[in-house]
Amino acid sequence: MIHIHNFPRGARGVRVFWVCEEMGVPYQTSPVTFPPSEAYLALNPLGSVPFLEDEGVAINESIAMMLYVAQRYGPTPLLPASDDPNLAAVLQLTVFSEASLGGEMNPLMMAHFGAPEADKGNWSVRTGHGRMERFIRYAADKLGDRAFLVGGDLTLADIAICTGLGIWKGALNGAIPDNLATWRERLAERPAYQRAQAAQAA
Ligand SMILES: N[C@@H](CCC(=O)N[C@@H](CS)C(=O)NCC(=O)O)C(=O)O
Repeated sequence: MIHIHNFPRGARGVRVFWVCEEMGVPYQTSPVTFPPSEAYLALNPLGSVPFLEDEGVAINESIAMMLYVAQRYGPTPLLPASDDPNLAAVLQLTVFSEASLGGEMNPLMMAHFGAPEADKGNWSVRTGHGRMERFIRYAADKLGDRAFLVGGDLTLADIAICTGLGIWKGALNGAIPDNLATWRERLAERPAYQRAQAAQAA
């Protein structure tokens, strides 16, 4: 069975739980401490979360986990088929959620929680916030007034960006445009999302 290690409140792990819940794929979870134990480092040398194991498979990138679960246990409407015109947009926005949004947020979180007071608003931090604003505007424009980011149904892109924005709001108190905020509220009503949130705390 899929086994996902995560911080008790790790938003990137919720991405993967949520995909499993939408697809009805069973999984088990284990909490990871910070700093990580030697036993955890032996499994995942990066010491990061989330971390997925599944019958000899080991993955420590959350987007790779989402793509793996969708392909290994699919097909699923969360990931359009290779001949579907929506595939490219789903892949673009799913990868964007971590390569751009998540990658920019990690140094901002480190500065916010760990930097000396004089460095908390330094040039890199100010530049990072400017880039985040551009990234979030891009996501808001992609959504427009539609119910989902791509096509007419939930995809990996919605799950990846919704959880990424959870880090932005929850850890960095960042602002979220109205259309994205309303979309997040609607996604949070999904039973699969609620089960994923509950699994996070388990
Ligand atoms: N790109 C990675 C980022 C993983 C990441 O930075 N995770 C954070 C928590 S959400 C973490 O483990 N931070 C502690 C560390 O890297 O030591 C992914 O998407 O899984």
